[in-house]
Amino acid sequence: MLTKVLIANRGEIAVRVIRACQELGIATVAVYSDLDRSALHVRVADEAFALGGETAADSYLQTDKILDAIERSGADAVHPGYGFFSENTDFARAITERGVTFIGPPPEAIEVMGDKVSSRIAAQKAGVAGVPGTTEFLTSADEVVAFGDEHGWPVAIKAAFGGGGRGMRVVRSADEAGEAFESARSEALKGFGRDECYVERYLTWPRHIEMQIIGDQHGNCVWVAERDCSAQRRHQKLIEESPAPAFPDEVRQAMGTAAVKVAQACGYYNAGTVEFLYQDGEFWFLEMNTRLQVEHPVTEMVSGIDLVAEQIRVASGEPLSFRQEDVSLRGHSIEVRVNAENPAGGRFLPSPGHITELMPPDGFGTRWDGGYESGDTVSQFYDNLVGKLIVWGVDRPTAIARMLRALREFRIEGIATTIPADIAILEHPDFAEAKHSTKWVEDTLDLTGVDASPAGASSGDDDPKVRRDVDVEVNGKHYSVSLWVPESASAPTAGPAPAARSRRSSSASSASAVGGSGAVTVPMQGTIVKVLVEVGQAVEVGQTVCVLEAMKMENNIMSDVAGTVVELRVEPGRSVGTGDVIVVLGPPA
Ligand code: MV4
Repeated sequence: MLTKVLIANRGEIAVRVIRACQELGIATVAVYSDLDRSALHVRVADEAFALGGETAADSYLQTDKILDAIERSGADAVHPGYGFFSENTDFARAITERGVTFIGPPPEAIEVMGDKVSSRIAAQKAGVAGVPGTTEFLTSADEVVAFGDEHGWPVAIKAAFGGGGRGMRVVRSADEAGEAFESARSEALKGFGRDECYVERYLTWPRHIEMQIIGDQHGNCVWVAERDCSAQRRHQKLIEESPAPAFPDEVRQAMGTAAVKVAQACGYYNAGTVEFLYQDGEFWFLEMNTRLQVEHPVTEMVSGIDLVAEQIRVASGEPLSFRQEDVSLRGHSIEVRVNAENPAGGRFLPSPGHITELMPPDGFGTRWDGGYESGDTVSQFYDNLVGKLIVWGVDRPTAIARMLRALREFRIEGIATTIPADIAILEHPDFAEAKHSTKWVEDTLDLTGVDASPAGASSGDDDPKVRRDVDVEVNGKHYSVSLWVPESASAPTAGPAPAARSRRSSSASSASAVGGSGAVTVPMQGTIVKVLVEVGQAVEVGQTVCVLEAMKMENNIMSDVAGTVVELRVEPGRSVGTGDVIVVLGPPA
C-alpha cells in the first residue's frame, strides 16, 4: 500500500483526496502557490511545499517544481485531482520514471481517449456506437452536405481536437455547410492549434448521461452508476444527479456494460467516466474522461463506494474491493456546484473575493465538499468552484426537497455564488418532471429575476499580508524564516518594510468620497487589461472605460454617468479589488 501521497491540486478536490488518505492511514503532502499559502488544502495536509507563483501556469502546472516537492517530501504517489495534470501523459510518465505512482490510468489510455476521433474509433472497435457520423477528417463542405442528405439534417461539425463545445457548429441545411465548416475550423485552430473536423448527426434535445466505471490492474472493471449532468450552461455543469431520472433500468444495464467494454478496450484502470448522449431511449458514446470527476460524490452517495479510496487501492496494485454483483444502488443523490459567480440576470459574472462568512448546511443526507472556509479568499486566478453541496434522499422528490432546504440554509457572505440560480432550477417544474435537456438552462430557464448581490460584500482583502524575513536560531542551527503577517501588524522596527503587493489602491467606493462628479468602480477582483480613455476625455453614459480580466473572462467596465475624465487610477496590468475606483470623472464639458 502507498504510504505518502502528494496532491498536485488545490481547492475542494485536494481536500477530498486528503480526507480519503487520512482514513486510509496514508500521509499527505500539499503543494501551494503564493496565493494559496494558507489555503484550506494546505491547512489540512500533513506537510506542504511552496511552488511559488500566482497563476496556475506559474504554480500548479510547473512540472519541475512538483517533481522537486515529491523528492523533498519522499512521497511515493501523486494524486492529480481533476484539471491541471490529471490527463497529462508527460507528467504521468515523468513521475512513474522516478518510481513514483501516478494515481490515474495508464498513459496509453489517456492518449487513446485524448481526442474525439481516436476515442470514437476505440469505442466502435469495442462494439459501442457513437452518434452516427464519420471517423475521417473533413476535406470540404461538400462532404458535410453529402452526409446531411444521406442521414438527415441537422448535422454537427465537430473539432476532432476540440472540447467544451468549442469548434462545434450545428448545420441545419445544405446552404449553411460552407460557412459552418470554415468557422468550426478557424475556432478549432485558434482554440486548440489544430483544425481537423468531422461530422455527425445532431441530436436536438439530448440528455448528457455519463457512466462511472472503475478498473484495477488485474483486469477487473465494473460500472457503478450513471449521472445525469444535463443541467448545465455554456458547457459548465450546474447540477448533477444519480440515478438519471426517467431512465429505464434496461438502458442503465446496457449503458454500464457498454462503458466497461470501452474501458477494457483501452486497457483502462483507475476511476473513469464514459460520456453518452441519450435521446428517445437510445444512447451514443460521446467521449471518455480518464480522471476522477467533480461530480463523483453523487455516485458515492447512491452506491456507498468511496471512489477516491478505491482509486488509491487500485493504484497500489491491489484488486478492486468489490465485484460487479456487489454493487447495489439505493435512493437518489443530487450535487450542486457552488461557484463564485453572480448569476444575476442569467449573466454568471465571476465574483472572486474574500469570503467573510461561510457556513454550509448540515443535517441528514447533507454533505459539503468544500475548498474554502470563512476568511479565505477565492482568487481570480483559479477555478471559481467554492465547493459542492451533495444530498442523498430515499427518492428524487425527497432529494430535491432536501437540496432546496440545504441551499436556503447555506450562509455565504462576501462573494456572490450560483446558489440563487440552483434554487431556480430545482424549483422549476421542468426539472421536477425531468423534461430538461442539455439546452434547457440556456434556452428555456428564465433567470432574469435572479438577484445575487453578495451579502456583506467586502472590498477584497481587508488586511493584505506582507512578507517579513527573520533570521532564527533553533538548537544552534541557523534558519532564515519568512513570516506572512497582516500589513497593519508589520510596522517595521528598523529599515523600510517590504512593499505590500502592488494592488489595493484606495478603497474609496463612492463618488462623493473621491471628490469628482462620479467615479467608475470595478464590480469584481481582477486585472485591468485595457484602458480605453485618457485624462480630459469626455465619457458618455454606458461607455466602456476599461477592460477587466477576471477568471479568464474579459469584462467591459462602463461608466454609468457622463463626465470628463479627471483622473485615471489604473494602467494595463494593474490588479484591482472589488469596489476599487479606476476612473474619476468631473462634470461633463
Ligand atoms: C452533440 C450534441 C448533439 N448532437 N453532438 C457539446 C460538447 C461536446 N463535448 C459534445 N456536445 C454536444 N454534442 C451531437 N451529435 C449536443 C452537445 C451538447 C452538449 C453535450 C453534453 C453536455 C452539454 C451539452 C450542451 C450543448 C450541446
